[in-house]
Amino acid sequence: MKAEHDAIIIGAGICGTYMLHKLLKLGLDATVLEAGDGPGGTWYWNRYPGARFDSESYSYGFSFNKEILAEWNWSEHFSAQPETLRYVNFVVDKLGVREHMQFGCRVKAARFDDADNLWRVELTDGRTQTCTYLFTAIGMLSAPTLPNIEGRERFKGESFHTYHWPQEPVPLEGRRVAVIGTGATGVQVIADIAPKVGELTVYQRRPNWCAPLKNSPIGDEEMQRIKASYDEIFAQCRATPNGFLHGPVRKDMHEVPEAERLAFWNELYDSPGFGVWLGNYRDVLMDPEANAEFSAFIADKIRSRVADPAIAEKLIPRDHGFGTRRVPMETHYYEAYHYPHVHLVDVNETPIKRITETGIETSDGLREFDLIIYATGFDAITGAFDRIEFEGLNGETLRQHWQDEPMTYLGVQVAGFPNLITLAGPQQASVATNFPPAIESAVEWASDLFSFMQEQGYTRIETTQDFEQQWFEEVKSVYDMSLITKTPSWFTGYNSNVAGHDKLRHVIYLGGSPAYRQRIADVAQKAYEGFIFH
Ligand code: NA7
Repeated sequence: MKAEHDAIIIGAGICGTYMLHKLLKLGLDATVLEAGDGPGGTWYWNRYPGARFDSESYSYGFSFNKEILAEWNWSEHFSAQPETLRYVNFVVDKLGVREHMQFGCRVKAARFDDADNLWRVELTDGRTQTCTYLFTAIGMLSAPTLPNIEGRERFKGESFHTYHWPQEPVPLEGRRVAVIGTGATGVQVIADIAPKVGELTVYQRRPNWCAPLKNSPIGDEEMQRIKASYDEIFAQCRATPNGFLHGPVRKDMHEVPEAERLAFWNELYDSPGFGVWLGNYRDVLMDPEANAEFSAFIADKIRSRVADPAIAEKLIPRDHGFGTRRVPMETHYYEAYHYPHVHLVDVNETPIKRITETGIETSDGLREFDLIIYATGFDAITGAFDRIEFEGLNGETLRQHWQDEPMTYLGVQVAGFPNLITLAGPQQASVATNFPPAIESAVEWASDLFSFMQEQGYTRIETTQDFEQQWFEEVKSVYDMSLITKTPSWFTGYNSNVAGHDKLRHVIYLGGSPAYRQRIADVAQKAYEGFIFH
């Protein structure tokens, strides 16, 4: 039996869109299956108020197409979700790939047929499509998780996870609103809705180290200057470990006199974007002593911004140092607690007992709400894979293969799953970086791989457990270098709401984008060492 399509890509986000474009250029019959009713992925789903980039807008857009770069204008240094969604739609139309995207198609299962060398992709609506090559572009933060709190389903008011924020406007004015969760999402939503709602109660389990985003508009002239500097902007992103404009200072903190260090830290704190996290002295994220000193500096900043000292102390993390978890970037987040109608509940002091029909009950009583917003995060990186039944050779499922840890070769293939390419999957650099630059490298590499296969007349690619194990050791070896791996967070595979995700898992490659790019380029140079072709 011959497959209906050469390639199916699951997901019409940034990654799926670019992969589709490249495969079509190679002359393959490729199609995208997307659960949403439009493209955009992360930017399609996350419509909550306050959702915006923490990457500079012009460092987030695709770099590969000069026409798109010349025509698209960003209106803010850190674009808000509606504009970013418009951007993705603009790109899709500019590339002319929309007609190759099928919307409203949620993939339930994908099973490899060894005899016919094809994948059978099953949709939740009962339809099946077949392909020779299956690409996953399913996102790393696309499997939202709700908290395991008794009575959640009993609540009679409105409630949803931030990822499922409705497309139609949600009234906020005068309403009693609860937000559970104070990660990057919670912080954005809290700061945005605080002035708009009647009453806001924030349920915080662990505070995060947040820092000012310092967003501002981009005028016409500035946009022209940005357009004229795109080559330098993208070159800079390629040179930094995380693909952002901000890279570490190549000095240790203690090499710099204290006054100079403090002046630099104040400058970082007051400047836009991730510089405060990723543009710091290199030892701040590696040496516990340096990290403690910088954390104390940020703690004082929090104290200086929150009028009530008791609330300020509650907002200062005690269990981890600055930057060892994802740093939420904020605009007036700390100041939100100045409104008399905004309340902070520390669930360590007064634990949530249950959710009732009317509100949230903690150990000190019931608060009633009209709306509960769950900003409780994601079954990150592996969750989107676990929600699809991938069945490879001999009936083995990916869930079984990844039971303890994800196992991949270079993050792009899994032993026993021929012709499955896991774009931006676990153990790639993209996960810990500014997504689009890493995506571009991964997609271009995969496109070259398929061009090589076409030239050689191959129709099957697979890898082996030996190469998987080798890559796993490489991923592990760079884990020890960073303080990030000493702190539970989604970066390190934790999620308190998912069974079994209460331990460190090697879900990302932390060696940085340049090293990852070099590694996959070397493999390509060696005629794709570690892959077996037929
Ligand atoms: P995060 O960063 O995983 O944050 C989830 C938040 O929800 C975090 O504060 C959690 O507290 C809290 N949470 C989760 N479950 C519970 C329960 N059961 N009770 C109380 N509080 C809970 O997800 P985000 O969506 O904010 O950010 C994800 C990424 O999206 C972000 O890094 C950006 O890259 C974009 P905890 O800290 O676990 O104690």
